[in-house]
Amino acid sequence: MSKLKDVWAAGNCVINGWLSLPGSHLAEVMAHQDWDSLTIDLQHSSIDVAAAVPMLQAMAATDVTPIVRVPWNEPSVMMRVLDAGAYGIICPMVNNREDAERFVSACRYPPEGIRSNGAYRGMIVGGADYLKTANSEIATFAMIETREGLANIKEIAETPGLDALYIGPTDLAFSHGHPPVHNNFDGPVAELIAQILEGAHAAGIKAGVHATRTDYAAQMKADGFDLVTPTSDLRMIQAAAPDVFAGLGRG
Ligand code: 3PY
Ligand code: MG
Repeated sequence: MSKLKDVWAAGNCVINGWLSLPGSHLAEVMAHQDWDSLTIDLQHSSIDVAAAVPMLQAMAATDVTPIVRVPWNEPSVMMRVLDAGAYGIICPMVNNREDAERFVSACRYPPEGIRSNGAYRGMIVGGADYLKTANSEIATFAMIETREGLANIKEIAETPGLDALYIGPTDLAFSHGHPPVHNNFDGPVAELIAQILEGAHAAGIKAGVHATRTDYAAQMKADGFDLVTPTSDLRMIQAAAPDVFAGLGRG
């Protein structure tokens, strides 16, 4: 079983890292930290499928579960990163049942879905039984991050083969007319986030949430989320740099 699914099977919360920057060396350094899973972001970064492959290779030296957030609900990109060895897909902007079915179907081999055969790296990292285990091992996360997605949460969450909902708090806030900020400890966006957590669990699936602060991620973990993303490679660099300059008398 993947580390991510092991953590879930034990009833615990997955600590997911986020890779916004390209490069196999960076992915290797991140993979050697204590993350349960690491997500390569192809939506809001300069990383494309070709750049993601050496990152997946670097991560394969550890037991971290490799996830990819794809740029959009586009089956060909999902199939390419799965073939390259991703064990989870986060799909942005899933707004209704049709979106959810299109997404999940791209990630599942027949008869459950329409994924095409050709896992050139999946077969290497997954081993001889990859084709038999892929459908149950690969985790599918539908992002709920719009007013429409929240309105259709029940139909989305009950989509067969969907493992989890993943919250994009800034787009969710945007689409409800609020400032697009992360780490909503309280206020109207916090209430929307609580509704999504409840909607996932009511359907018997997992819930994950994006954050940029450890204290907020810890609060979400305590509130019952099954996966939290507390920070990213980019934000860790940005967060650490000011102390360096302050220590040298600047700022
Ligand atoms: C959002 O906040 O909308 C996200 O997609 C987080 O990456
Ligand atoms: Mg988003």
